[in-house]
Amino acid sequence: MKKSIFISAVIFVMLMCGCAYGFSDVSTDDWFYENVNGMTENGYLSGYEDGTFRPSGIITKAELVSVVGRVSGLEEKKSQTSHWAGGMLQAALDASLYDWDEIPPTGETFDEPITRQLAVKIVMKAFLPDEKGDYNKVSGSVSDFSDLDGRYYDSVIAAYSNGVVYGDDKGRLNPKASITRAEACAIIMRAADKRGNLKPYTPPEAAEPPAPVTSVSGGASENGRLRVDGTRLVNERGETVQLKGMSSHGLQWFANFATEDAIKATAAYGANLFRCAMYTGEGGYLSNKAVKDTLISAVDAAIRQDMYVIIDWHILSDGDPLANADAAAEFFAEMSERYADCPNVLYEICNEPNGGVTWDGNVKPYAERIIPIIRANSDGIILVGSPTWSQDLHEAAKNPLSGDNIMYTCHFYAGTHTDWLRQRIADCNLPVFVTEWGTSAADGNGGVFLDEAQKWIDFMNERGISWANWSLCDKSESSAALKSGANVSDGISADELTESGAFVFGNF
Ligand code: IDC
Repeated sequence: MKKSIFISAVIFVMLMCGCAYGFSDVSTDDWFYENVNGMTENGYLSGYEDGTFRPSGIITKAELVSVVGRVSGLEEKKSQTSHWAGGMLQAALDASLYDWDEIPPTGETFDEPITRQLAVKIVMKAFLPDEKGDYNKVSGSVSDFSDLDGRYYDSVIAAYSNGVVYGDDKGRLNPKASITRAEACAIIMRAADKRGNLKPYTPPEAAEPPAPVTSVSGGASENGRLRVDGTRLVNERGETVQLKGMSSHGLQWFANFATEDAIKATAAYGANLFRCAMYTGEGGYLSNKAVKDTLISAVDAAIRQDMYVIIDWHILSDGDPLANADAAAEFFAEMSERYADCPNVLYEICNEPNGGVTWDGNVKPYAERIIPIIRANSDGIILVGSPTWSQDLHEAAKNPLSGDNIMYTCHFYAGTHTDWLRQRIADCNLPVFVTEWGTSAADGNGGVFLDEAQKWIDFMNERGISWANWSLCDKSESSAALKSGANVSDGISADELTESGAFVFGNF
């Protein structure tokens, strides 16, 4: 594997920025200056790439626990999720810094803002677990003490009595409101100073992409590097390959079904493909860079299972791929460098262009910008969408891209898209890859439409067209493959599959 200088487990951003003096939005007059400085000097927390610290930004559960874990010297544990902070959250849960119900280890609430009362509890349990305080004094001076949930009394009282928390100018704690980055720095540093014995934190060296440890039928160790030959996807011996597997749902929502366990359980049914749907909008990557770490863990997990794996830049509400082309360029430069020599990885550069964009005016120019960036590192398969949610193959066919190993995606939902779209595939004379399809209607729900889905399966099998089904999750929508509450840690049992899941898994 090519040596890549990827830094994983990045908390707020990638730069391990040396000190607060550098932040354009933190000045020596700010009340939190010392705390932010102490935090960043020791490498516990970093600023953003644009040189800001964003002191009034809101802290999530994952972020707070990660920083507390770093400062207090917790060692990451094996997590049941592939969330970037899963290891530290598991360690904190094991150390009883909080209870299971406050932050369930499933990952679903990791990226929600943390409440002030829970933040105070975690900080006190981590640094000053034996400190007590004066109930009468604190309950009398904190004007909104009655808003606190009873389980936080002890920690909050101890925090006030030990100078860890002061409350605002009206004596309020606002226990159920969110906490800012500056405030979190302040309470963590005050508690840590009081305990003493601070050790600087060095982030773990990013692991290299892994090698397969198991082999699946039709996987990468059997087929090797993929190429496009005419309209076909072929293996390193020039034989047609049909990849079949599941797409994740949005990684920002369902990281718990993009774990090693979930992917392995899918491979056990014969899938040789996994698609990692990294939404860009809808609370995805553009507003939450940590989703990239979830994606990397999922890609690595799929590689360990010997599967092929699609890195999907999942544009949806942001319908014009050109709108965030700078971010895409940076992302694909990093991904193609990390996975440069890895035969497993395919790059899907724009899930579904939509909203009045055209092939000639938007999608093709975007592809022409992103493809050379990937090609600088990798000859892997590049999958390109088309307008109208990746259905306008006929437009792409009039003015195709030049270059090798490029395929065009076609997305269908059996309740919405029928013969006419199959005809379009048959007519376009392009190499087509169905990177997303569902047994439901196009909204991900309704049906399921298994008769029509069977027509599609037959059509794709006849032509050797590869596919990924939407989606591997337990959301209550008919396209989801898993029943609500499915537990993938011990494999996926037949009775955990929905009607759609049973149909799709039966077709791997
Ligand atoms: C849907 C999900 C649904 C979610 C919605 C908006 O199934 O739970 O609320 O997105 O984020 C697509 C998209 C895919 C859609 C899917 C079903 O690529 O993101 O997922 N679909 O509507 N294209 C056609 C259908």
